[in-house]
Amino acid sequence: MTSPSPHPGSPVPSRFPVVVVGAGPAGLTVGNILRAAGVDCLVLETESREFIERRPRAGVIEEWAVRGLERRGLAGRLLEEAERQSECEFRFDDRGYRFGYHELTGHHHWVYPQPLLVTDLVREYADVRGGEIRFGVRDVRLHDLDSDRPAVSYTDPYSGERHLVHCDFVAGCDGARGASRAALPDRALISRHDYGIGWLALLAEAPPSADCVLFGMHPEGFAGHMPRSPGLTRYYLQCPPGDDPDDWPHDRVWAALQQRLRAADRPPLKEGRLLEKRVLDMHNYVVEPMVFGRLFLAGDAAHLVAPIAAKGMNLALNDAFLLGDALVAYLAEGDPAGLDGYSETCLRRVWDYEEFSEWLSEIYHGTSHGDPYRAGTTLARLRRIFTSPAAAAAFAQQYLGTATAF
Ligand code: RFL
Repeated sequence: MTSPSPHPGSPVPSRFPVVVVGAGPAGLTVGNILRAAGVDCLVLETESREFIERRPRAGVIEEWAVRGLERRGLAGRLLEEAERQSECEFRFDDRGYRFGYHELTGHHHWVYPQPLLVTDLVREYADVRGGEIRFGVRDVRLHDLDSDRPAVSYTDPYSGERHLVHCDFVAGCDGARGASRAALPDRALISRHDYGIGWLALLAEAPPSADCVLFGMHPEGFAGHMPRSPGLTRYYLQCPPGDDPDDWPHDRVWAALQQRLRAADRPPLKEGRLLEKRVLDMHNYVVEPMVFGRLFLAGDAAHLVAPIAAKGMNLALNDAFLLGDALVAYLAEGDPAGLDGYSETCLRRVWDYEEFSEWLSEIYHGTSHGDPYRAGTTLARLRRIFTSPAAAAAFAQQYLGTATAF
């Protein structure tokens, strides 16, 4: 699990203005923004560099987030290599219905696998901007967050020694199961929503079967198709929560995908080897506020949104832009406004995306509950997107996150 850090054995200074816990999209973006402004920081990551550069996850980035990365000099390879998508397709009643969101919003979805983005962000942070980062650290703990001298301690994977690093701020970017969430005080309000369904998340070594995302609404359950690269496609299959992935052998998976994504006017799916197969128990949560003393949460550490609308990494990037800019404004110019408004500003987009995910979940899953009333309202909701220009524009705006204010 661990591997040599870029500077194994080299001493780590015992004080940094900012310690960033977690080297995912959120933590690495914060680190890059700080380094670009000449602010020193230390990023601590429990996994190895090789591991985080390969971990498959998200793939769809909204255009405003791509532009945010571009403005901060972090989108070089993405802009060259990512595919831009303008449409998605709903499949139901044995037909495919195209929905052109670019026409309605002027924005694209960019398909760029999360491991590529993480690889770019690590390289820029550690190799180009000279940021300090330690991989494979153990037993990370946060201290004195309510004081103006917080600290983070961890065990070095090489020496086995404990290090204590003092700082002015801790950026808690270590995801859903990290040390930041474990350090939350009792006053943290954690709201949770369980969808009561599971998704079998699959990564197939198979070319995409369409040039866009497909959503299959079928009485047997939802199925999704998300192109990732010319040879790689992510698929989802609705299943009971807690289902065992081993109960989904290759043939059963492809039979279910072919059935649920079938449309008489479209060719069958292109099949391939399944590289990843895991069951997600679909749930969301939001931590409020996102700031506790000197701990500023960002990304999945602060809020989880099930991958229904492909929103999680986009929210993580939004937090990271706001937090990075706010820390620079405070540390370099003494301006506290960004930090003061950080939690409230982030949470407005967070709650908007949480609500949209719930709304979209009913479209995906409403026809498969065996409840004819729910199936009827779900189909009415779907038809409305294709018959009402106002409903179509509202859907496109939420799907692409293009509202001018949240
Ligand atoms: P991450 O990516 O989880 O990174 C957190 C990092 O912290 C490390 N860590 C620790 N480090 C130090 N000390 C500790 N105690 C630590 N504990 C953990 C972890 O090893 C890790 O490197 O959080 P971040 O940066 O907030 O980013 C969030 C996104 O990763 C997440 O929201 C997305 O992957 C969600 N998501 C999607 N989001 C999108 O916007 N578009 C998509 O298309 C999309 N597809 C997906 C997804 C999530 C999925 N899964 C796995 C639930 C598809 C899937 C299947």
